[in-house]
Amino acid sequence: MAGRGTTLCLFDVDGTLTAARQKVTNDMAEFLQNLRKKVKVGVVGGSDFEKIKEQLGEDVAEKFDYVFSENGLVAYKDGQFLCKQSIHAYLGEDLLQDLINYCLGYIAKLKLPKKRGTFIEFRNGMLNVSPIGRNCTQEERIEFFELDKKEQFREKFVADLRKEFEGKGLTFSIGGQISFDVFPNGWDKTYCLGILEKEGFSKIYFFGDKTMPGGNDFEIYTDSRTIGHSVISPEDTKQICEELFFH
Ligand code: M1P
Repeated sequence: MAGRGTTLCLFDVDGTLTAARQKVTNDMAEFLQNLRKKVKVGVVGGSDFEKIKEQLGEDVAEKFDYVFSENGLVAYKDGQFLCKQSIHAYLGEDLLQDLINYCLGYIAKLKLPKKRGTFIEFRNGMLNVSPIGRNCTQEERIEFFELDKKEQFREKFVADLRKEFEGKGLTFSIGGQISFDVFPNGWDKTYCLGILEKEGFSKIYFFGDKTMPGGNDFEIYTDSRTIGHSVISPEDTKQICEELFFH
């Protein structure tokens, strides 16, 4: 039987605990606190800490045993800040600027039905690049997401970047609806497993929806240090957890 001290359940956020970039439901929030009586519970999201707080609550760091934002590049444990990584320090200004300039140039040439603002969000451990711009409304977000499924704007952008920056040690990862993340190789969600190594868990379960190759849950889902579960919605996540931990 799983024990609270020895077992950790790690959850992706968007599409796993909440709808994409939406707030957690009361039902799911309550469920997670009940689960926390049985095992330790953490979240690992591609988003930055501010966005995770918008979705899971201002007190997210207290409500979860671990919060790994930006894939764990900014980490919290037991309500306390633990550590963070800097993409700027790691890549250096030259490469970073080449990357930013190239992305802005690519976006400038791209004709879309709509373009808004904040095409590149500079985070601690990653760049988040959005062809439509992060300032779009929820309706514009869905419109872009649906069109992108047909036109593959992001797939093509990422393929082009992989060619242009080949050998530079960069990963391009599509995790959400309107953007993709760029970070050094290895700074995907498995990054948080390195932090967890010293914590001595005998079992780490991972639940995520983007578990296919190229999705931002793929590496941690297939990592030998986790027991991976692929989910299709928050309801599915809850059902799988109920079967695993409450029966
Ligand atoms: O958590 C998945 C992704 O969520 C957001 O993506 P989007 O705004 O495109 O739906 C971003 O915060 C992204 O960094 C993150 O990987």
